[in-house]
Amino acid sequence: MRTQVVIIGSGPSGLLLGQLLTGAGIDNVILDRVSKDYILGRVRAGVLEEGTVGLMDRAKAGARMHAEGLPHDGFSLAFDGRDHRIDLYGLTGGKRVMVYGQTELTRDLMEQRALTGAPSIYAAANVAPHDFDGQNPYVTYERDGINQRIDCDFIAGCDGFHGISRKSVPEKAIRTFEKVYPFGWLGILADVAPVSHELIYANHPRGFALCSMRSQTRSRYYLQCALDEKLEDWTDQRFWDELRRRLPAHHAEALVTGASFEKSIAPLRSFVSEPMRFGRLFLVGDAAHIVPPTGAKGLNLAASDVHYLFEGLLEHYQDRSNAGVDAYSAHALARVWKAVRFSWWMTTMLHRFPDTGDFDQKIQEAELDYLTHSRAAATALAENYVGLPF
Ligand code: RFL
Ligand code: PHB
Repeated sequence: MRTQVVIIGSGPSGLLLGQLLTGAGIDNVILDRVSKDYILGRVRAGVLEEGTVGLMDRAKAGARMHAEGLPHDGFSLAFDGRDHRIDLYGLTGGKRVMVYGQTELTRDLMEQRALTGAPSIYAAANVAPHDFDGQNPYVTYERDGINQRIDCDFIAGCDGFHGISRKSVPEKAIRTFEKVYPFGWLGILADVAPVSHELIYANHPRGFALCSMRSQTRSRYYLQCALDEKLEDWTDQRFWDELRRRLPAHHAEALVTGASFEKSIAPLRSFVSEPMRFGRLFLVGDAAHIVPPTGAKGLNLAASDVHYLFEGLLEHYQDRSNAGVDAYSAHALARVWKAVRFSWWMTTMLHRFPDTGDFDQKIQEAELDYLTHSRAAATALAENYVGLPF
């Protein structure tokens, strides 16, 4: 088989890129090692920047997001028993974010792809990119015990942090930067009304907590937890009790509880690999970088990578210019590092670190106090949260 672009990975970055390419008449094939249902069973991001919303529209997959997503004009920082609203809309001159689950965004992109008839191959084993240093790259995989090969012009590695694309690059050609945090997030989903109509990021002596949502009737809550915490030790009752303790009293009283239907623990990590292009192989999204979820940036960074790569490929095929693909890595990384910085800063400001001394604790309190009393400081937070331009 031959195509123009092979996309490894059918997560948000692979699907979004595929949809944009198909819309521009550029042939592509998506390969994923797991099934569609498995991908749709993953619960992850919930907050979309306007740039991500715009790309969903451009991919002609935005209709349900606009109908069912919840535009948010602000969020709350809770500490010292009180709420401090960050007015995203007012501080950024009219920008907001959209609360819409990654699961739904992924479903919309998959459905749109099915309508276009563009090929996706799921349950593909041993996917491997080859010869991306030369002019004739190809990808091999195994399906139902039969070896397959797809020849192509370019390979987009959209296969997440544990994918094969980054691992296929010779070690000496890549540089990685990593910070692992000494805690994780325990998250649950429950069909109960959200405690507040906006998100609450809470700094508390017992640890960080986040109140988020998926709809008016479905809530997503997170608690900072130790890395060795076991899911089976967290009954719903224990989760709700702990969440109540970490929220200001008026929220704790308003909290509606119920049975959870998803519960998981995610470790927190910052990671960047440089560069993001190796000949005719491009790394996109989590394959190239990971951020802790505190800034809600992971999925949005995947989307901005897709934007830069799509524009580069469009230039290659339509204008016969490689300027865009040549600039991909530098353009994407400039935005990536700013989001890595913001996510690290939000994480540092809002969590309790096991080894925090009195000095660091006082600095954290001063930072929160500054943020809630200085319009300039709050504006810098808001500008990053709604997303830097791309
Ligand atoms: P994905 O979603 O990991 O998709 C990669 C796909 O590649 C496939 N794959 C392979 N296919 C073929 N061969 C191989 N060898 C393969 N290896 C892997 C996988 O099966 C999969 O289908 O990467 P992508 O597309 O780059 O998307 C990135 C986002 O998923 C991620 O950044 C976000 O979920 C991060 N994130 C958040 N981002 C936000 O922007 N806002 C948020 O509010 C937010 N909250 C979160 C988050 C991530 C979380 N977790 C669980 C890590 C909250 C959490 C708890
Ligand atoms: C979520 O709703 O899953 C969510 C929201 C905000 C974050 C992280 C996760 O910062």
